[in-house]
Amino acid sequence: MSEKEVKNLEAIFEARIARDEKIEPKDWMPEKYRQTHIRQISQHAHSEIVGMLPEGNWITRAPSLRRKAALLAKVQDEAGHGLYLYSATETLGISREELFDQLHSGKAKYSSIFNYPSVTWADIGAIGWLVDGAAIINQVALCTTSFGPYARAMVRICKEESFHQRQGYEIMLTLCNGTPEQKAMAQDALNRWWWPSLMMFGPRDADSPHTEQSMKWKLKRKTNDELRQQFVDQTVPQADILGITVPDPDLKFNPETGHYDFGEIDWDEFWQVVKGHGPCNKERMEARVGAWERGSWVREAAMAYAEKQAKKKVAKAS
Ligand code: FAQ
Repeated sequence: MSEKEVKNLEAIFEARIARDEKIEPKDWMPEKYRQTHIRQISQHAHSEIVGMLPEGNWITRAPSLRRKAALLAKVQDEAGHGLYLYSATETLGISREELFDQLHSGKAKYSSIFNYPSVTWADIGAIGWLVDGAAIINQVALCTTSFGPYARAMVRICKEESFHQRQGYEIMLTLCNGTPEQKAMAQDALNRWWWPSLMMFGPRDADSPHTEQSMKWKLKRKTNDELRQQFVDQTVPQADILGITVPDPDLKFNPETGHYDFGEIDWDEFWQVVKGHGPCNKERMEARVGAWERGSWVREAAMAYAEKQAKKKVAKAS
């Protein structure tokens, strides 16, 4: 293709983005747009899959049948979200095997939040309330993202995340209305999950290499800092209802801006976790790689069955 033809296609593409039209897999798109989407959507998929681990840890120890059923359903939903998102990524011309390989080799990232341990039952409440709460804020913005398959996956995922957030908040509410020990457990979980939840939104806009271009392409509809502020503004009043304290001495409502001012995030901790040195990075990767290896016989059996069926079809047709 000549340079002139590429320029022409780029102009058509930019005009479609400006008109808020969805870009579909078979449409022409700049290579960088394609690569950026593969990066973000696959990291999102990996996050959903690795994100099953901290909660999966509590399925066998949930305190009642009702809690167990809800947690089991939630964790299954995360698996489903991962699968939609892997499928959306595959429409961009990368195979599922390559995507898994990137995760298992440590080349691809997944959300920092899932490298923290879930040590008490209250952590399951805090994950639903804070982690799913943060995920929804990020994902509602992505429902209008420019790439069609990602936007459509987000609509369904957000509906399910909303149930997840409520089940977490209800656990917190029950603990906070329980014994002093239960309330202390809820406070302890908030203390440990608050700052990592703020980190989920990514680095400050000033330190985010991808935000500017992703906003131009309407992949991102809001910046990391905007979404983080929205999360703080929405979540602090919920902590007040629970009667527990957000672990930030600098947190204060600012009547002039109409937002909460909050303290500085420990960015060293964030980058340490992103680079693989968080409390559970090693454990999480071992769990994923182990599951992949243990599941090889299932993949092989499915392939053998598919080949047998295909041969039968050919034999029937001839
Ligand atoms: N953790 O320039 P930016 C969930 C990386 S799903 C690890 O700001 P971008 C559901 C970033 O990849 C949670 N790495 O990048 C659930 C980039 O590295 P790269 C996941 C992070 O992409 C709930 C570099 O830093 N959600 O929770 C993180 O424009 C409960 C520079 O950053 C999504 O993935 C981080 N927190 O913005 C499941 C949502 N932040 O690739 C189970 C979709 C940044 O250059 C239980 N993703 N990095 O090597 C997004 O919205 C964006 O990708 C951001 C990052 C906002 C995460």
